[in-house]
Amino acid sequence: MYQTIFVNQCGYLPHMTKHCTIVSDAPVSFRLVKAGGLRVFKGLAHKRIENEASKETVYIGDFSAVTEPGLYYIETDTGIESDFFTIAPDVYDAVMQKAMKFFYLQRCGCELSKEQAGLFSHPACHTKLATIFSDAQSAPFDVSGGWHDAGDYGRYIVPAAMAVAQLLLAYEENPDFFSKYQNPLGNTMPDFLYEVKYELDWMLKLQRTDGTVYHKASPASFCGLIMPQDEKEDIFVSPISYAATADFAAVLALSARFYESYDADFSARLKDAAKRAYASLSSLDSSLMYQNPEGLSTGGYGDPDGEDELYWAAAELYKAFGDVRYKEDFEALASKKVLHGYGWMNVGSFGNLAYLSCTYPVDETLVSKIKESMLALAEKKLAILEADGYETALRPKDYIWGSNLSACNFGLHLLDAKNLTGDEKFQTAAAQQLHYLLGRNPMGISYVSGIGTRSMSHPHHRPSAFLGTAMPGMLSGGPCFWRADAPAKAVLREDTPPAKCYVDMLGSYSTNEVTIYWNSAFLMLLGRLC
Ligand code: G3I
Ligand code: 9MR
Ligand code: ZN
Repeated sequence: MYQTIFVNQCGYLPHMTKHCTIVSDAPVSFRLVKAGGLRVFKGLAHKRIENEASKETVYIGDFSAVTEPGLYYIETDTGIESDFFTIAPDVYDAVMQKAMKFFYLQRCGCELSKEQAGLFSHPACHTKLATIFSDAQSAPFDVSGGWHDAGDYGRYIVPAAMAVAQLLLAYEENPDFFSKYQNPLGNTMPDFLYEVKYELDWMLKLQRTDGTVYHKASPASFCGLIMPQDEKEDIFVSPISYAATADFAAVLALSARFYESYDADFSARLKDAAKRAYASLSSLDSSLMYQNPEGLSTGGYGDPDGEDELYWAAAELYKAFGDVRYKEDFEALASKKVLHGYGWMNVGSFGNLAYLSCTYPVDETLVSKIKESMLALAEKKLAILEADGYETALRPKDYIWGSNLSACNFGLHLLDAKNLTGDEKFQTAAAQQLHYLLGRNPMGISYVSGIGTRSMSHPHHRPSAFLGTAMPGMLSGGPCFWRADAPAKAVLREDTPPAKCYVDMLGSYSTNEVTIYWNSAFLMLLGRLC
């Protein structure tokens, strides 16, 4: 069904800026209609944009004046109707619940009960002891637990660190919102923190006695589209990596403060492991990118530059412990270049947040330099989205594998600027990234499964594929301009505009997979907007 009017299919908080995008060659008069037929607002979509990323002429309509909670849709004078959407102060609560429950449903190594997991319940999976891939004689050891990374059942330290960091930072910034997350498992700490602890417990198992950290735990290759408990292959840990060791140090130092009052021993273990990981970095080569050894073909997460991981780790350990060597390490790197990024490969922004919120002495000149750089980055994103017909900060070349992660993270850069300046323009701009993800996009789809009228339904996600239904609350990777898998190549013409290089098909892992670190970025964006 070809859509020509696009809105956030979930809805809006009452006082949010509310824009729709209409594909048209001329301005469009439209009305906002409350379910039941009452016309409550009349507007004219008159801002014309020649939208490069989707090769469309579109008009943007503003219906922000409507703040009354209710169920609505838009109709145009030309007879087009939008999807229904809700305006309400709690409109995103259910989105948060589903997107966070995804982490529980991705659990590896424990039984997911029918009561808690419904259709996605399964016996414990991947509980075999692991050996070191390149050392068949190594003594088997326990690496069970954690979350399956994505549509596959691999478990990788680098993306795990990003996901844990984003979830905990989100919680710290908006505990009232995330404390609404309900998944009681007999725990005495908040359900949200209890879920994140499940990943941290697993990460601790991946650290060697010398402090370095194995890059991942997985079988030798990707399995078929089966349920996790049916993957019986041997489990291996890969070689260690600089990125895994530095990310591990950073996120465990960050995490310790969240568990101090609930489980002091666990918090102490996190601190000790973080320090040992950091100390081991000097024995590793930060430019040595992780590469799968011959015969191990699951996910790579290779990163040729470990400087930003050290940047993040030094900031987090300084914030946690106050030792001058961490301060010196961070300041030496940041003085050279302020680094940014909330992604699995580029993690500088996590380091900036840590240093700027540090209670130990900091270099005020460097603080100013970091803030200026964060603002400059946000202004660049603002300029891009102001020229985009869907108000997304993605340029045509930004529609890469995991482009929806970029939409989330660009929103976070904008909200960093809002937090630094108080300027609402950044908040409004960031919210447009959420609206893009939930329906206001050229595909006319809500990229989060189970949210919205026309939501992503055929994810590259093994349990969903096996059961024939999409697990709810999962953010799809989104359009990828180089059509990197068979279905994308089969369905999309070579001249498909970047923002339309998406197929809702389970075989399309480059446009329609799901991951723990796409959901964490989505939740961090959501929490900052609520
Ligand atoms: O950043 C560059 C960009 O500058 C350039 O224009 C573009 C085109 O060449 O490439 C961009 O880099 C891409 C990178 O993703 C962006 O993060 C790489 O080409 C692309 O290969 C890389 O894809 C990664 C993919 O694994 C293949 O390695 C994804 O980031 C990553 O999310 C994905 O991760 C997989 C795990 O391996 C296995 N589990 C599922 C997970 C999600 O698909
Ligand atoms: O399922 C795998 C997905 O998690 C990865 O992102 C993707 C790219 O590495 O690979 C997927 O596995 C496919 C494999 O690469 C090729 N054979 C089919 C597998 C399932 O689609
Ligand atoms: Zn498993």
